[in-house]
Amino acid sequence: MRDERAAAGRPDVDAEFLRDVLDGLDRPQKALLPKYFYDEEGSRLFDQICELPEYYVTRTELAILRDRAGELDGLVPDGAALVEPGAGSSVKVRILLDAMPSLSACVPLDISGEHLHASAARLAEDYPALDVRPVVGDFTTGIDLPDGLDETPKLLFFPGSTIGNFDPEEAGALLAAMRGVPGVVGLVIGVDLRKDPERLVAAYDDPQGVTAAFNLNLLTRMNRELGTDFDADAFRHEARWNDGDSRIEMHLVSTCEQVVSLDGARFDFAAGESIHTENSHKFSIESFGELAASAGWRSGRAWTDPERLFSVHLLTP
Ligand code: AVI
Repeated sequence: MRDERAAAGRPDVDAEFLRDVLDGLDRPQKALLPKYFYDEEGSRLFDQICELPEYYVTRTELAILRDRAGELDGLVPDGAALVEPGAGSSVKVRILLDAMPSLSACVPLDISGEHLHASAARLAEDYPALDVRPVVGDFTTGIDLPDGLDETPKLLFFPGSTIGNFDPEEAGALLAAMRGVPGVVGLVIGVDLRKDPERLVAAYDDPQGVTAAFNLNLLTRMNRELGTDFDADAFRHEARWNDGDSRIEMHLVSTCEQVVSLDGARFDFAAGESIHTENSHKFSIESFGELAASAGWRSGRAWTDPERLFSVHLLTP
């Protein structure tokens, strides 16, 4: 009940964010949800991560899409809509739009309204024949579509290996929710592959410190939006490979013993204790195929790059 009381007293506070943070900091392994990375500054830092030499994910996926998107033309009915949950800057979607000129609409969905509207406006300007219908929302709690598209066939696009940021059970539920979108004809999804852990850790702990700034920004965001009193200088970023769960974990590690308060609640940190802020699961083509099948999808094509760093899958219902 404490979250609702607190939110009631402070109408500017996002009650869900507050509840999630109170729950997460109260756990034996303190944890926060990675969706909260993406305020305006977090979205800007994420765009910077995508440009880093160590972060092979974006450029490898872009190369696969550029090579292979032409194969999608003809697989999707004319007049279909392209729906992109978690659209961010909508850069990759342009490759699909260019490859499938018969698409009639594009629906970017994102939690960060300002970022979304700016990139949707750019898309509408560059693709004047396309009906661009941005939706601000959290696709992890449901995929809301704009009115009037119920009957339109839909190709879903979920690039970036964002699916890897969910635990296997949540990922299965999200894939099942996508499978349940009315009129869905396919899903093009980017999936990062298992590889040398050293390479993975470097991708999530770059020497320029951009990923560290992205992780630490969560503390600044909580201070600003929820009134926590985190000292961001007393935490450091850490990326760990967890082989058993096949995932990179990001943590914010307390560099000293300290107490953080949030609306009357106090959270003790021992020196070295961490807040687990993100998982990024890595798959094989087969393990992802099994996950997709458990959610009712059939595997179609799976494309990779020559180094087999990343994969893009076309799934059909
Ligand atoms: C958005 N997501 C797929 C990124 C990833 O690779 O897991 C988020 C990220 N975290 C640190 N660097 C990038």
